[in-house]
Amino acid sequence: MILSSAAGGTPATLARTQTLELVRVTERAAIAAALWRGKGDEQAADAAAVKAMHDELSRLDVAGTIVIGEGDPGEASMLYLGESIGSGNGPAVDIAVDPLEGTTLCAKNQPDSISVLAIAERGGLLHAPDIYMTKVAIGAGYPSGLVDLDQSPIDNVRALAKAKGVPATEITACVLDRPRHAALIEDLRVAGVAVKLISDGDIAGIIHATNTEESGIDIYLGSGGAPEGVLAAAALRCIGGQMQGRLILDTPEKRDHALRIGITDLNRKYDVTDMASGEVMFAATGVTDGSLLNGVRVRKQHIITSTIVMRSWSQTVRWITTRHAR
Ligand code: VTB
Repeated sequence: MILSSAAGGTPATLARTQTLELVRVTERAAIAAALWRGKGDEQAADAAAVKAMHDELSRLDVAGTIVIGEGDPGEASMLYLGESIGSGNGPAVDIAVDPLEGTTLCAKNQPDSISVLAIAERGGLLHAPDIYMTKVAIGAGYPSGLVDLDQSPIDNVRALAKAKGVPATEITACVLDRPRHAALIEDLRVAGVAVKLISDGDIAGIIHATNTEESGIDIYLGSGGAPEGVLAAAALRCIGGQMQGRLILDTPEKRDHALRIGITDLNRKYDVTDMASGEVMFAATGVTDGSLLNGVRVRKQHIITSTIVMRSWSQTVRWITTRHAR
């Protein structure tokens, strides 16, 4: 029985058949967004993905609550925080969505925009506010705590290099290309570390850090969206790897908001299971061609999608290519 170690012997609450249902949701959102690739209209691309994901999620046999979504009820009409969604016939779940991760990438038809969804048993996903989070992530197979946000990024790189038995100059770090990361990038380069800069899409960046052989990326460093951090943690629950995140609460407003939504330790370091616990499923479909997934292919008679879907219970990872009739 190959499921034993990851399953921990407990039966699954989320039906395994739901794996394919999740694929339908991200596929539909990706196709809707793909019609806006390269049109320079981020909002239209995002709105199309949101509507499509909302429609398909409404049919999912779960009693779902959106915990990572498009914003507060006043800010978004669909997929807002706290929205109940699903047919109601099925398990109580938390749902985290990013219908179009990388709206700019989609609008510019650049690589790596994806449609993303994670579900977990009720209470399983951190209700992260839409602020920045400092992140560090590496792959599986290292002693726990090898990298830590209380160490400097360079010390994390050195610890990883030592564990790998290579010099720091053989480490590749993935970092979002942002002015706020100028000092980090400079420090990494001074230490001889190769820096892979990405313009958006740190969920994919973190997943790549866990799949070094394929991606060439050893570590993810820097700050990005906290919601994206939770989605990445959901993926890591299924594929393994270490990650830590810490909310950047740099204004009184953000601290007040965090306290209001029940975050008491404002300096807390969240590891993977603090952000995504219990049984978790994660799905992502490519919108534009990328290093993680192919984008949507629109043909005369068919549309082809490419999706990755994973379950924490069995640690299965499936790559699903689907041909949709037009
Ligand atoms: C990242 C990235 C996203 O936001 O989380 C980033 O993964 C963080 O915010 O694709 P800034 O763009 O302000 O740095 C995105 O780029 C867009 O949601």
